[in-house]
Amino acid sequence: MNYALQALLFDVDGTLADTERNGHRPAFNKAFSAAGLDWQWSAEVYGQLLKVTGGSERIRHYIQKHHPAVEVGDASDASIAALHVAKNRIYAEAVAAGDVPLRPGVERLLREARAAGLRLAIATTTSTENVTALLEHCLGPAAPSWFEVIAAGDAVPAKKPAADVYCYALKALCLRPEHCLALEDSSAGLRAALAAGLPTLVTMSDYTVTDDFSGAVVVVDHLGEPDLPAHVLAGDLGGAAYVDVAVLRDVHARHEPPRDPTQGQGRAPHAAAPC
Ligand code: XBP
Ligand code: MG
Repeated sequence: MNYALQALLFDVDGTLADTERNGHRPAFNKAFSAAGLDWQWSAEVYGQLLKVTGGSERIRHYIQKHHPAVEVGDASDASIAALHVAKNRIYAEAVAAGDVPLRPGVERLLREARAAGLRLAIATTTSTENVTALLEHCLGPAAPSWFEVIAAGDAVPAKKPAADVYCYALKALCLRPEHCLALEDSSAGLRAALAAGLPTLVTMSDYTVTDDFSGAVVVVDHLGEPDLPAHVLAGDLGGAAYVDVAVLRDVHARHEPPRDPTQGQGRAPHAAAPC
């Protein structure tokens, strides 16, 4: 069977940009202050809170764990939603101010992929609004249209590490996972992509260096540039110094696709049932 690479599915937070460090964490803290709360998430605390995907879910988890005595009304869905809305407004201002640049190699790879005819998609836990703001600011007003589908966390029942958002994107693309490659930065994101049957390259971020990336086809510290080599933590780039389309095609071709269970061999260890 021909498993030629046809599409790239990008995570956003941590993968396209260091949004957690430069955008979300400061925005959560400013939203707490603006609401008169003395909650402040240090970089260390935030690293632990990132195990909970989704901003509202993260606030709820924090209240339950660190402020269990908070009055029920103050921890209501409406109060958490209001804090989350305020956080995202502040996040959008940070993006517009240029505080959240793309990571090395991201713009180059996106432009190369488009020129090479690869199809592009987004599969993220955050909202469509946050993704659009980042793409428009960093790549120009037309950039959201580069992606055939922007699959966002609020469009699916379960956020990463559930496979839902990747399944949603694959369905919109009408592609089998074997024809795609996911790019992720976190263990939760990797598990979501693998659960959807997607071979996955990890470009780890500040907050995910200690994550478990078993099952990734390649792990790099960033995508790299001609003058900024990527460091390979697992797998290999075939000797290349940075990730480009030729490297992705090669990595994808060398990846062992999941075996057809009807052939009696079972599936590859990290390939769950496709969507
Ligand atoms: C990203 C997240 C998000 C962001 C904040 O995970 O977990 O919650 O931290 O976004 P991933 P919202 O990169 O795996 O998609 O506040 O909009 O949820
Ligand atoms: Mg991420």
